Amino acid sequence: MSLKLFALTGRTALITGSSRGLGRAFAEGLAGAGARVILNGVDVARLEIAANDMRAAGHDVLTAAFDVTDETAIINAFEGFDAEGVAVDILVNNAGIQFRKPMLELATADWRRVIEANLTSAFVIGREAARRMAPRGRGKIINIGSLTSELARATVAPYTVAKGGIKMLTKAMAAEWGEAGIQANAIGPGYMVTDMNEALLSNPDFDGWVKARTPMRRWGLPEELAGTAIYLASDASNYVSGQIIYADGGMISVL
Ligand code: GCO
Repeated sequence: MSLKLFALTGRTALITGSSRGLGRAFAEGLAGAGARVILNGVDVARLEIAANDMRAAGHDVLTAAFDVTDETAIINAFEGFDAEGVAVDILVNNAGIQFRKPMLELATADWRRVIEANLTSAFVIGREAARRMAPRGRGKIINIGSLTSELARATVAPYTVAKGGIKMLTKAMAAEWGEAGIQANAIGPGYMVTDMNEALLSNPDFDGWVKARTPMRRWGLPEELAGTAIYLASDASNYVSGQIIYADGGMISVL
């Protein structure tokens, strides 16, 4: 019955940065709802291990190794999908990096590196995906934002700027591609237990701050984002576009 609205059977989802962390959890979640998933990363060995793990669990998994900051590699990957008859129905722009340094000490090259990896990548990959979704009249793009899409924190300026940009890129995609039948939305995770956050998790002061600041009094687990991703990837959200949904234990709603 209504659960069919959430089924992803027959759909193919490309999730960038999905050999581990949040991307892996998004891939597992979408595959669990029936999608064929394309895992992406730069480390081919790690990608194959993740793909084989998921295949052993019965999922339909392809891999596409490319660097999300390399436009030529991105275009080659999409041309490869075209050649193999693989149509990307769902794109999760998840890949990203963090670089923590006070702005007074931040080199311009590091600023650019973070913006390229977290924001420009989502534009380029989104454009390549949408160019192919538009003629089919259907597509779902899910960009991964952050609490820093709304709020700044000292030492992560370029990440904050990129994630604020992700929120507005999502609206720009919704504005331009809605008439082609594409919905673009974003997920804004709170503080999650991932490798990227290892330095924060192991810092007692930071850990205490996250727990005090989050109404649910704990960090989030990557798999707790899967439901929001399935919703935004599925027919259940067919008239939802341009939104950013915070899955953050309530953090962004309180002082
Ligand atoms: C940081 C973290 C971020 C946060 C995220 C919360 O350094 O601030 O690495 O990625 O986890 O911004 O939404």
